[in-house]
Amino acid sequence: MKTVDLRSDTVTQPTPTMRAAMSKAEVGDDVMGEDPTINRLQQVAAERMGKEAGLFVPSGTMGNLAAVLAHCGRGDEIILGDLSHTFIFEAGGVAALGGVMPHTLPNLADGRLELSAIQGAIRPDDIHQPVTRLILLENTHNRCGGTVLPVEYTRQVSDLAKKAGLRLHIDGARIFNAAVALGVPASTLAEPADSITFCLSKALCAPVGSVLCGSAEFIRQARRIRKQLGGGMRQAGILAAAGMVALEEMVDRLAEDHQRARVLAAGLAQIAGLRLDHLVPDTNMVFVTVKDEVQSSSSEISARLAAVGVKVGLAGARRFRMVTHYWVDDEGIEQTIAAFRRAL
Ligand code: TLP
Repeated sequence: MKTVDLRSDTVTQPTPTMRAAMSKAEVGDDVMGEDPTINRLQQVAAERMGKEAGLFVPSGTMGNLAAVLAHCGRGDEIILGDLSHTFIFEAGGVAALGGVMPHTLPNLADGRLELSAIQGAIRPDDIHQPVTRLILLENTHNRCGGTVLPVEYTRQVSDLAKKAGLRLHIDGARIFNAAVALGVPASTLAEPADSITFCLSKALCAPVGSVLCGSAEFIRQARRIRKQLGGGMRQAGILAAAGMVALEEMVDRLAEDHQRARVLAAGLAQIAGLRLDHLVPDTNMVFVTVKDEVQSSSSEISARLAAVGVKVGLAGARRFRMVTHYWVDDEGIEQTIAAFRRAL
């Protein structure tokens, strides 16, 4: 029996081309700035994002944290969504390590924050109140269903930020999924922001790593913060080599993952006990809720799915998340739909 692992695109194994590139990678001490493969990756990543410079970091979490710490001082406030990854899934790092106050606003179903709500959340110049410093958007938006933030929306938030003297950071863990879905270069989505983190180790299949991009001065600061966080790596060009393959070979094919997510959603929509968040997913995520009329618990259902080789993620009391990726083929999608039909 074949296993179909849809828990996340983080489970992706490196491709054979990546393993070959890793074994041949030229490396050096990156804390000394001497790893040629990392230097090349950072340069290419910055170009792809339309920014001056890039910084290779071990994870998306560290990329976002280093960005927030570089933009904000202790007691400063950051405006972000209540369903954002940084707020929910990054272990409170911005507060614990930066003394930065999260000011959450409700995420709309498509991952946006209402512009008027952002405007209303900006603090006046008043010694009683924290200083608003940063707005953080997430594109694609994970918890909202892998939804894509439109270019125009990001520009509007950027204009609002500029007028108020704020910075804008994008958690673009899956920015290439957004770019492919919209048919625009990733730099178009990153352009309105001061900084962006994107991940190599999700749907792009690299084993480890993300890149934080921004101005040369911002990245200089972020490099020191990365060191403080213990993220200064040495001969990590062996990882960056896989990252180069990710950027060169794995971006355009993301359209296949999006197509499979649509087929999966359409199949699951036919099953009476399930309700889909989005009938047509924007990118590579499918969220389904098991209706109240179904007696079985989520853990019973996931156990039944696992028994036939289908692994799904739990995203709420009766809500499942499935993420398509390079290692899930058409057969895997059929297997998953059939497994759900039997499990309910
Ligand atoms: N997301 C993971 C889990 O942490 C939930 C997943 O399986 O989706 N931003 C976004 C939008 C993310 O989805 C993730 C990872 C991160 C940042 C953090 O990246 P890593 O895991 O590299 O720290």
